[in-house]
Amino acid sequence: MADTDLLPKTRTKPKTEKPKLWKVILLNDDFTPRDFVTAVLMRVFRMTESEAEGVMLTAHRKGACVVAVYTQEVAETKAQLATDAGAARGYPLTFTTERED
Ligand code: TYC
Repeated sequence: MADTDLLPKTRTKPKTEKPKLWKVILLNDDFTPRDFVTAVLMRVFRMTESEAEGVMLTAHRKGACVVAVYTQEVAETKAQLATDAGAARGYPLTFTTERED
């Protein structure tokens, strides 16, 4: 028997895993009115008007903007709700989700 067999086994796995987080990403398009995007951000993601305008303008200028980070189910639910709000008005407004590394 090797000497090391007598030593206590060391624990390498942490007892609690840290939850995986998902980003909600707003995509720019050429059709959805700016005010509508801002209103959806305020309602679904509980932003102030100035926060929502900042996110909307970043997506408008850069093509996309991270809106917020949540657990997977919350991220997917909010992205769907916000995308549906645009679709209900005939807009192509799109929110996607992406796993954070
Ligand atoms: N680009 C749109 C316009 O000029 C406004 C807009 C901004 C749409 C951000 C989507 O994620 C978006 N009316």
